[in-house]
Amino acid sequence: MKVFHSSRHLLHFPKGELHDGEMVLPFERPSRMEYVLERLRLRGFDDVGDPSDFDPLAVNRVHDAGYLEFLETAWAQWTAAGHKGDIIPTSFPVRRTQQMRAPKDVDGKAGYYAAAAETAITSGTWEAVKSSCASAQSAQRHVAQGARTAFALCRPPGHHAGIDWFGGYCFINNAAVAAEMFLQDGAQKVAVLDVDFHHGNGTQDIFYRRGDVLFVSLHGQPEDAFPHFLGYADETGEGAGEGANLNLPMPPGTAYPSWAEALDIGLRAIRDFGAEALVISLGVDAFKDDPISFFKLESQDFTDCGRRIGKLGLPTVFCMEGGYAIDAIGINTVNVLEGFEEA
Ligand code: SP5
Ligand code: ZN
Repeated sequence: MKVFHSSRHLLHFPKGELHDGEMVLPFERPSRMEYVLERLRLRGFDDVGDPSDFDPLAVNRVHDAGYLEFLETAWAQWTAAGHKGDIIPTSFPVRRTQQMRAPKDVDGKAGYYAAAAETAITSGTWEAVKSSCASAQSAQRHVAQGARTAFALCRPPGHHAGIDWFGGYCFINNAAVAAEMFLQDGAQKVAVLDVDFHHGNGTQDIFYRRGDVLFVSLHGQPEDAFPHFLGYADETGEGAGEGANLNLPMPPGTAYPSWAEALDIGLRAIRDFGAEALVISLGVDAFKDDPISFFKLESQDFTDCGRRIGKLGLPTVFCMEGGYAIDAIGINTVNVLEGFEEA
């Protein structure tokens, strides 16, 4: 299996994350990648290469133009304004008001485009974000050209990035971009399966009113878990997208037997939908020791998960998302890939 990864992710390393009222070392930190790369090497995945250049085309189709411009220019504006620290949003457009507008001021813009305040923007964030997306794009191209699968080792992750918002450590929705590219290549129907512990609210946002992409997410129920405000089972899509959004929320303490049942429901929906290609938002934070999550998956469960996904027999792009139990992130991630290859 070919792996795409760029060391340019190192350019994104916020100094802190606002967590439980304190600034802590970000859970989503650069060293996560080292553990995955080391495990890939150990298990014989030695075809690891840099992606081709970032291609804005499909990105412009899934994200808002003003939002992308903000990501690209925010750091320059922030430093020009004389601000010293990382960009951390502090004021937000709230619900149930008139339509609100993006201001000129960069502090205001950061809040306007933010879904959460734990995610900071730093000097190298935009470069890292483009390199992360480029890996997803190269993986998609590899599969579109006939490979059964490819793994995009993306950092920063993407599935919390909506049409015009960042947060949850995400800026560009890599999985959505890959799905969009399959459609551009001629697929009529594509599925995105999100197995990250957190609901893929950004991916849901992007495809909610579209019938050409089925979005399926297994996650900690929004009553108890980030991203808090979306991810309920009755969110089934709108308009042309009605029926093309499947949320499978689960309560604290969920272990593999019930999680796997939900997975099978999701896989059946993907088969029934008639997807011609599959994108996996591959977070491994459903792991029992994850510091910010509440499921109870064991490392070997990830192998079984990969096997079940592989049995679908679809051309499949894996995009790395979350996973914060750092010493196990490599094992759990590569287990999914090995299970997939076995099937
Ligand atoms: C890609 C991804 O996995 N993003 C996750 C972002 C989560 N950010 C906020 C987490 C808040 C966690 N609060 C749980 C406290 C447990 N003590
Ligand atoms: Zn997650």
